[in-house]
Amino acid sequence: KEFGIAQSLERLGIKSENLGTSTGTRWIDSEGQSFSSSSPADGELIGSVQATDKDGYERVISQAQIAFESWRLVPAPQRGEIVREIGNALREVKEDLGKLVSYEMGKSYQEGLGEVQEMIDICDFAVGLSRQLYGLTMHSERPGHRMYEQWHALGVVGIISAFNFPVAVWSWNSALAWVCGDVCVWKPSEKAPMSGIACQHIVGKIFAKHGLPEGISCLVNGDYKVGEMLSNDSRVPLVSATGSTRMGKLVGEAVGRRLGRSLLELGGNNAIIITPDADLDMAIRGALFGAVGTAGQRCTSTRRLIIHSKVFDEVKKRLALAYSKLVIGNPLDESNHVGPLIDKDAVDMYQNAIKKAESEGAIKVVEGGVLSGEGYESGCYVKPCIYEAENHFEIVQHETFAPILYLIKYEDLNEAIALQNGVPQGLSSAIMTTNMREAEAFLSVAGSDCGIANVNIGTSGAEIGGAFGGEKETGGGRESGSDAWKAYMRRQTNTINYSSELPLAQGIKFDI
Ligand code: UN1
Repeated sequence: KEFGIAQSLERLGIKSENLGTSTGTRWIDSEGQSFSSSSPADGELIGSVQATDKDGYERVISQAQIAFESWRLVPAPQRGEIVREIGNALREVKEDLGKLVSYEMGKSYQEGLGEVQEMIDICDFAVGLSRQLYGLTMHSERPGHRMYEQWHALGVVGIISAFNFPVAVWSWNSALAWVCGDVCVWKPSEKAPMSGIACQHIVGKIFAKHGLPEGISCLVNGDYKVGEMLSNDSRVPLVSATGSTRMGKLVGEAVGRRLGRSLLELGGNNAIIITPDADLDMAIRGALFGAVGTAGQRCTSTRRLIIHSKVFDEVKKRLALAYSKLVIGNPLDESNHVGPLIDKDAVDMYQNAIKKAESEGAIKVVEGGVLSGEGYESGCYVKPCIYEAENHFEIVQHETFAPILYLIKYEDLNEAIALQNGVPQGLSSAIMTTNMREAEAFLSVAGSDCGIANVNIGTSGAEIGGAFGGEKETGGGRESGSDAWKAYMRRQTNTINYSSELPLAQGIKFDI
């Protein structure tokens, strides 16, 4: 293995055979079936992981419940101190972990480092938050009464994450959940389990060093069946799930049946509107990274460009030129721009989407295709492609997790906004314009219907400080910054009577 991968794996505690079930520093032999993880970069086996069986799962959940009893009593700023140490530990392993993410998932090394940086940033955010878990106070309508609300820890939080951000999304959830006093049970994607195991090695030690119980950070592994255990378990009051809309509906339904809480961050079908007043240099750069970065496998990837007819041909030409300069290859080699898709199933989906687009009448602008030959032995490398299409095409309405970009023409801004909103998903959106009226219209209540709406920035690459998530089939959940922490706590309204009377609310008289 090149690029120092073997050394990084060793430093991160990854072996060729790994247990997949852990309560912190303790690893449980749960007798589940092992599954393997191989790199889409070179097709080589990274190692195997033992899946969590029912018994292993039970042991994890009961330990998590025990840990919650004491963790919730640790003052929040002290919990923040632990998260500060986690952030520091991540700083130390940034290169190794970034490399593993790049190797296991296929995103570029720079993006792997960026992902670990998001983890460090959310830890810093959570440390500050640990002194800011504010509730409001209200004025009571009754004399001699005081009313306020407080936020209490919720309990065991289940985290189901996707392959494309195999470590950052977990940290957005867990760093907040921990300062909120919750304990976490994480099921990483079965397509990127080693990244999860590496994180568990990093974090488990820190809780143990402080004499804290096993169970505050837990790991389970396996496919959707392990996810189902979490979704159906009423001992898990919150399940936070990131992934496809299909998966999210299953999780949401199962958690909803038991009236638990789910926090869903699902698919996007993100568009950039390019107006005649756009700075086209910026528009091209934003669209390019949005569409081909992470080989189109971000939930925030740019899938559609909605371009004004006046600039349509120019944008098309300049994009085609930019695409012709893209270098596709091993993501750990920093001279490459685009890495592989996650696996061969993803390659099939990419090919099927192209076939479907063509059968619906899409016009080829930049040709796609699967790459073969030297450097492409894994069979997971594809060429980013561009099609002229119409928004109502079934394939355009659908999120394909691959670098396929659709160009759509518009004549007036209201039409562009309607097209942008005219898909089932509602995650990220952007407008490229230097015209203040256009920008504000796009951001207004009658503008973009997405959870993220940007001006002169592409659709991907959100900062951790804002709430992250979207509307409609994106699931409605918000993770990461702003007040997303509230999802990880339970709100309690408290009314205290310090008078010597007992007046009823709403002026009701009830005297005997
Ligand atoms: C995802 O693809 O699930 O905004 C998360 C971005 C990243 C996070 C993406 N900060 O592109």
